[in-house]
Amino acid sequence: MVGENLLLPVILMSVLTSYGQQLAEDSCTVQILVPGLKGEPGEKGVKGAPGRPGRVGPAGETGQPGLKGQKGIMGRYGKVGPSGMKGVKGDMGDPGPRGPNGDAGVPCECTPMRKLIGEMDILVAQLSSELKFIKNALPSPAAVAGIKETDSKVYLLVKEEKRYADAELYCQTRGGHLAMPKDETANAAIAGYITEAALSRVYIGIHDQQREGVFTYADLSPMTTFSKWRKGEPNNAYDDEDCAEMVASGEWTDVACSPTMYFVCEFDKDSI
Ligand SMILES: [Ca+2]
Ligand SMILES: [Ca+2]
Repeated sequence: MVGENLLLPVILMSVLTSYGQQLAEDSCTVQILVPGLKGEPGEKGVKGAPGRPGRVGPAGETGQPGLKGQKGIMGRYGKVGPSGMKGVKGDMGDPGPRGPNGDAGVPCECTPMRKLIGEMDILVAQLSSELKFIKNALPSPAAVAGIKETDSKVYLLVKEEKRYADAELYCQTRGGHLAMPKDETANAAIAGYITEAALSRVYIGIHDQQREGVFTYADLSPMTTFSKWRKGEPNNAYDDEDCAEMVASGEWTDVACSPTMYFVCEFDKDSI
């Protein structure tokens, strides 16, 4: 068919051309032109090159499940896991068989030790007896320690010569004050202490350093009903007597604060 389609125009062109030439050569001659007979078919053409790949087609339907495969061979062993919790203690096992007898012992060398222990027992018994005697013979444990006491106070005679301020500081450092006799009982206890120690005078905690002529105790508490001034005291002699001492009789005298002398400290039993 292709060959025919191409041939037809060629034939027409040839006819028209020859027709034109005929008109020019012989305008008077009339000729009727008709197509020639169809030619023989041409030889079969050579096979063409392969066409381009077509478009990707739609996804196919899901296939039917296959048959179950056979069991595979056993895999390798895994890693060792963490240690487990400690188990409950098991029951006690049966006693084992008796062991062989030990070697013969060495003869004891205890005689000197026994003698020493016996001597120590005797010594402890003697000390206990002596302590019991001391406890019964003395009025109180305070007396054993060398101090005086009343129902509520403990007094300590300090045989170190100090000025009034330093003496008060000494007592305060130990939790007390210079002795502050506020009744006859306390005053008598302190006086007895001075007499027994064969002393003539000690500082006690009474002064008028805050305001001349107005005596207070060392802790600045006011003097109330009780006082034990010696006759003619306090006299603020030389306009320089703002502290106080107690003499062996238990009486008080106002004195200068700068001289050094022994003193008596006072402590509350509750705070000891
Ligand atoms: Ca004075
Ligand atoms: Ca005086």
